[in-house]
Amino acid sequence: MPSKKNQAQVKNVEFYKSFHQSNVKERWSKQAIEKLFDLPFNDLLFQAHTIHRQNFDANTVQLSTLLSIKTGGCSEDCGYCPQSARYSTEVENTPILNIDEVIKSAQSAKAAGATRFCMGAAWRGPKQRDLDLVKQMVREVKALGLEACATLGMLKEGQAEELKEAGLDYYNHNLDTSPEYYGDVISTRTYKDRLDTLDRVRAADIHVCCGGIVGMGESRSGRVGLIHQLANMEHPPESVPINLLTQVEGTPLMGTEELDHFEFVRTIAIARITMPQSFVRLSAGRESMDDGIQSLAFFAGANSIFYGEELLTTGNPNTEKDQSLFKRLGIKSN
Ligand code: SAM
Ligand code: DTB
Ligand code: SF4
Repeated sequence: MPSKKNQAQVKNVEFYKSFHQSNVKERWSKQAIEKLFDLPFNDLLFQAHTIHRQNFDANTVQLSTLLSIKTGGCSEDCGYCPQSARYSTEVENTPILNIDEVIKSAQSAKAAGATRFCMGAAWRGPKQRDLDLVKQMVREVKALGLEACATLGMLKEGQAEELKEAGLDYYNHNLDTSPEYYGDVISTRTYKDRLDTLDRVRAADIHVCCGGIVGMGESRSGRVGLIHQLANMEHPPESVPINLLTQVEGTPLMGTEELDHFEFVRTIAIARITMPQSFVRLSAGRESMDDGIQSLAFFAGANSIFYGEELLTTGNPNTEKDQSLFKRLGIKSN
């Protein structure tokens, strides 16, 4: 794919360097994270599973259901995303859902056993009119007794407070990859833009859901760099989604060399070790994984999934299949 290395890329890396020189007491050095990646697989999984048991019930997995409340037509150029208006994919630009559609979908998610309902919108960030509608949706989701999560893009000053006031429990905003690789994937927003939104979410006392995508053609150092960012946040995210790239026809990352699934499980294990108290979510990509790989991911410390037949625009295992796997593994859900 054509490189998007440009001014923005240089800015990402410079910002990252100055940030680390000035500010951070590192909990996890890059070298320590690299060493974890280098461990024999069984040693790594043993360590991760031990830490998992010390912090969580190892047989319980949290279920979050996603709904795309505004699909397609997005102005951004994220190279993985079928919803960008810049790429020719099968996803169409559709208007924001009405409140009844959202309530219906949240009711079904609850009936199927989900405890959190996550609403995603293909925006660079919400306009005030959009935010008012989303706040209404959040109130309805909360009234059903579900936790509410939203992922709406970048937030401006004051917007996180408004969402908090409506009852939002979690805001999802991913760093996606390392600062060094970031500019190869996205040019329309910087790494710092993302960190600024995360700061706003944290300051508004909303739980942070922040992770990334692996299998985007990054080298192992890209995965090390992502974990390094997440694990050294002043307050690590409460929820860490680890997505395996779902390749979609028409996006620039279509045709990227597939990541070995064991390397994906390693990334989950290292998220668990470096962020022992966070929920680690086995996120996009489950449709391409067999039951054995998913079971290894649970053993390695994944304790949350996206549950329901669709992610935002792509497929996910159906609920019967997930329930059957849980039954075979003796996993309870909440
Ligand atoms: N538009 C908002 C934003 O980007 O901030 C929110 C929705 S966006 C689709 C949420 C996240 O989904 C992205 O940050 C990315 O990590 C993930 N994602 C999108 N497309 C993906 C794909 N093809 N495979 C894996 N993860 C993907
Ligand atoms: C996250 O980390 N993964 C989810 C959620 N947060 C919003 C999205 C995955 C999207 C996969 C591609 C699609 O379905 O469009
Ligand atoms: Fe837009 Fe979000 Fe997709 Fe990027 S990931 S193109 S911001 S919908």
